[in-house]
This record gives sequence, structure tokens and C-alpha cells, in this order.
Amino acid sequence: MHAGVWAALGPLLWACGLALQGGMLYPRESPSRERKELDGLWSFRADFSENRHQGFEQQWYRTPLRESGPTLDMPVPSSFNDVGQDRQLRNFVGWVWYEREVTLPQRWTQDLGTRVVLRIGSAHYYAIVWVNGVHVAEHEGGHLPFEADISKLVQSGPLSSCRITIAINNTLTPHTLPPGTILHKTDPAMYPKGYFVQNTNFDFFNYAGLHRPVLVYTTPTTYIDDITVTTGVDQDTGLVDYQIFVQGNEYFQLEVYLLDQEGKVVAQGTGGRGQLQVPNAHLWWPYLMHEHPAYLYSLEVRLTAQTAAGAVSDFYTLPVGIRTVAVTEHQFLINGKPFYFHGVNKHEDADIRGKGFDWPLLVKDFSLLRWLGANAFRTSHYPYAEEVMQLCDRYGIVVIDESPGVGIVLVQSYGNESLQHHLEVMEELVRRDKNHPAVVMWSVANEPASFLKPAGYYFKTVIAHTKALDPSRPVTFVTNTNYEADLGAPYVDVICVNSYYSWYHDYGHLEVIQLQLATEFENWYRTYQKPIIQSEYGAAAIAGFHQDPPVMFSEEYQKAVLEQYHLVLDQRRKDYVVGELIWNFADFMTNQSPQRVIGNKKGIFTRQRQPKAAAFLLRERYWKLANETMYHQSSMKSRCLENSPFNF
Ligand code: BDP
Repeated sequence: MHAGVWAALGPLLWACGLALQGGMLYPRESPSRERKELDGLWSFRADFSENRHQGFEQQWYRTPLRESGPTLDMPVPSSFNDVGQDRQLRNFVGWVWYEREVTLPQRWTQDLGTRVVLRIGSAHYYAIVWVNGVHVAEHEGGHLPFEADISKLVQSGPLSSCRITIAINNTLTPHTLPPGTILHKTDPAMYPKGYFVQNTNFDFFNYAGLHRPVLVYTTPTTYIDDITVTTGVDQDTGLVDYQIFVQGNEYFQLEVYLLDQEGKVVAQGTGGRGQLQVPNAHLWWPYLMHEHPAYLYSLEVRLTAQTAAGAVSDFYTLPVGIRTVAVTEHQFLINGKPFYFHGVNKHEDADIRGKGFDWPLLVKDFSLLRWLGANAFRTSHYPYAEEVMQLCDRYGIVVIDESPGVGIVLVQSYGNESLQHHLEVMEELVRRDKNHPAVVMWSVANEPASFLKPAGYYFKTVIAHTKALDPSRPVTFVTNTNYEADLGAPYVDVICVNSYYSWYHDYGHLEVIQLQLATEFENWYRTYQKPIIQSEYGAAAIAGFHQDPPVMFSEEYQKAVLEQYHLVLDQRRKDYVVGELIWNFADFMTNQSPQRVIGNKKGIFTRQRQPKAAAFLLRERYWKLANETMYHQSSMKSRCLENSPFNF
């Protein structure tokens, strides 16, 4: 590794191989739990020093950040890149520093029976956290939450305020997920001193910062640490298997109640593990597959324990959807019925905030998904915010939950170090998302170089590990490799394949699409006899560009490509094709290159979420598909026709 990479990374290397500890239940309020959100303005400084290490040399975490130099106001959650006017900050690679003073309620700092936890929804890519100058956590990976128990620190003095400092490094190396490389260019005739670039092999801007909510929450010191729920169906009876992990005490009682949407207890149990049986259960159905989709029960867990200080109780309520998922040679089944994915690939991406979580944006996106008649999306190409997954549960939008394994194309990224990290990321992802009924499949990677020799062992291991972590869901990875050369395909449950006919080759030749796509489907199916999802297809269109007959980059061309794909999809979905996901839901930011016009324009909506012509085409198609394939009950069909914007 080039010395400069070490400089850019710094303490990143301390923490390789951190073991996964404890549960990662989403912090919810309950009679025993409180939360305090730390969204808003934080103090911020990027470390522009040559080795990017001044912050550590001068220990910026020791005293308030304003005392070690000038600071900016930085909104959280947000990427730091696009909120200012500074080109250097937009493209910054290295350590940035965030800081926030927090005043905690007195009870939190004085009641020793209270556990105070700091939770960071996501910090891209590597983070080190201090509270009042004391190191409390480190985390690698930009898309999954991490926590630190800060009770001792905040309960040790008379102060009820604390200073939270978070240093974040966005450098990507061959062993990070996603991987990248740092290239130093040293020709003094061409590049200024210290010039280096971050190269990546993925097609989205490497936004960085505190992208998701940061909060402090409490639990009692004896507390419900984790819950795992899996569900099944036996005729009309719903089966809810639960397992509960408790921390802080060996002696405790657990009571478990399952409540329906009216608040009625429909099943109950005791102890840390068991099965609840729900007669005449309302199943969790995807949007457009049932007249009451997305039915959620509430699993109320009540913990009581005796401690030296007296009786302690903890309460946690988990939404539970009862549903099954299965895969046959040619079908994807939800609740035993064939399910056809008609949806989108997304990105967490928007103007100004970059990858920062934003409620209005989230609600807008779900409005558009429902308008479109989309029943599914893939979290391309990394895990999305927990709040997104919760809405999928509530609206019945089915999710293929993807890891940040995107752009794995270098041989160095297939070594043991990368593999170990990939396994850990899958553990973190499954731990976080295992209880979401909307999640029906894990995707361990997108378009890796799965033809390289070590890829076979690598994917065999990652997929087997993921299945061991969660035997209740199928596993895939998304390929664009030729069916003969793909070393990972034997291990997946569903073949997810991306293609860009008449876009990245045969430019403008729409007439090749049907032949090439049909041939590809046949080859994959003949070789593997597994269901296939067209996990990406599309074409770029710059909103407002019109050309007829169609020409690349016009709205007409984007529509025409889609129409050609749909002809083949309509033939093959009767056989073994089980889904189609357009690339992409909306235009999104990428690195600068002559191939990209202020980002990738393959959205059917603009980055501002306004429809291009292709959005109307897809809307018509998705509602038609819903009416044709999704309704298993005649009463539903009439209701759907009523609600459908189209009359078929
Ligand atoms: C696919 C990638 C996706 C890209 C897309 C494209 O999976 O991330 O954005 O190509 O080129 O191969 O638009």
C-alpha cells in the first residue's frame, strides 16, 4: 500500500476485526425508555492538513472544537459535500470532525439504574467517537448503525451536559465496502504537491458525513437487548417464533403479548423463546397483492427483574408481519403465492443533503412508488436508513436488502481481509433488518468481478454465512457477468441480472434488444434452473430533451428501450422471470466524468422527483401487471380496478 493511503486512513486500521456485540433494536420510546434526538446544527471542521492527521496530533477531541480552529455549522443528518460553496470541501477525502454539546435530563445523569446509549444511524465511512474527550466507539462501514453505552461517563460528575465529538473518514481502500483506491500523482509538472485522488468502481457520488439521525436513548440497566422473530403459516394459523436476549441480569421474567391492529391480545407467551399461534391470522401481504396489505401486529415484550436496587421493568414493542417467503425452480412465493417484483432500484440521494436522511423526501418517494404501482425495490447499493425499512413494512413495499458490496473488481478485494469484513457487514445488516417483513431477500453484492478466480470461494462463503445468519430468507447477488463465466451464480437462490442493451453497446439500435435479452434469459435459466429477476435495465434521458424518432438521451429513447424490454419480460414472466426493477427510480449524483451529465440520468423521475415520460409508461405497466398477476381474490380484483388509474 502506498504510504499516502495510510496517511489518509490513519486510525482506520486500528479497528479491523471488531467483533459484533449485542443487539441493535431500533430505539423506540416505551414506559421504560426515552430518546433525545441530536438532529440540527453541529460544529464541523475538515482536516485539510497535508497528512490529514492534524486533528489527531492536536487531539481536537480534548477540548471544544472551536478552541482548536475555525468551525462551520453543519446540518445533521446530511452529507457535508453539497451544503456549502467550497469546491474543496465538496470533493474532500480524509478526516472530518463533528461536534455537539448536549444537555441531558437530570434523571439520566443521576439515576444509576438508567443506561444511557449514544446511537449513530450511519457515519460514512469510518468513525471514531469521543464523549467529553473519552474514546467510546469506533465503527467501520458507512451504512449501518452503531452504539456506545455512555452511562458511566455522563453519570460520573455533577454536569448534565456532555460533548460528543465524531471524527469521520471517507477514504475507501481495496478492503473497505465498497472498495476504492487512493492514487497519488507526483509529477510536479502536472500536479500540485500532495495531489491524490480517490478512485472507485461504482457509479454514485461518495457522499460522506453523518447521514442518519444521531440520538441518545435510555433503557434500564437490565434490559431487552435483542429480539428475533420469524414467522410461518399453518393453514389459517399464523406462527410467530420469538427469541429474546436480555442483558444486565441473569434472573428475569419475560412476558410476550401479540396485539392486533385493534389493540386486542391475540396470543401470549412467557420466557426468552417460544412460539405464538395466531388463529385466523391476518397475513402481511405486499402492496397490490391483497385488499389489506401490510398487516402489522405488535409484539409487546415485558421484562421484569429483581436487582439490589429493587424491581426493574423494561418494555419494547416490535412491529411484526406474519408472512412466508419461498423460492422454487421458477417462482418466488410470498405466503405460498407467486410474487412478481415490479419495482425500482433506488439510491439515497437528493439535492443539497446528498445522502442525508430527510422525512419529506422519504414520504415523497413512497408517494411516487405507490403512484407508480411499484410493489418492490432493491436498496441499491447499500443498506438504507431504518426509517425507510419501517415504511416498507407499513406500506407493503417488498425489499431486496443489499449490502454495500458494490464495485468489488480488484483481485486484492477478494483476499481474507476483505472477506472477513464482508462477513461482518452481513452480520450487522441481518442483525439490523432481520425482523422486517418487507425484507424478502438479501443481496450480498452488486456487479462484482464474479469471473475472477477467487470470486467463487468468496461468494460461496459470504452467501453460506448469510444463510446461516438467517435461514428464513433467500440470498442473491446481482450480476452483469456472462452466465458461463459467473463463479458466484451456483450459490445464489435467485439469479439477479443487470443489462443495458442498446445503451452501453449497439448505441441507438433498439432492434437488438429483444433478441439479446431473450437469449440471455434462456442461457441463465438453462444453466441454473433458478428464477430470474431483471434487476437493472434502463437508459438515460435528460428531462425535457425530446427527439422523435428516438435518439439516445431523449425521453423518447428511454421509453423505447423500456418498451423493448417489456416485450421480452412479458413472454418470460410466464415461465421463470419473477421480477423487473428499473434502473433507476430517480436521477442521482455520480463522480464527474465525460459519461455523466451532472450525475446519472437514468431516473424515470428527475432528482427533484418530477416524472419523465418513462414514468407514465411504467405506471401504466405496473398497474396492469398488478391487475393481471397479483390478485388472488375476486373481491380484491374489483377493488383494485376501482383504484387503478387505468381501466383494463
Ligand atoms: C450498473 C450499475 C449501476 C450503474 C448503472 C449505470 O449497477 O450502479 O449506475 O450500471 O451505468 O451496471 O447507469
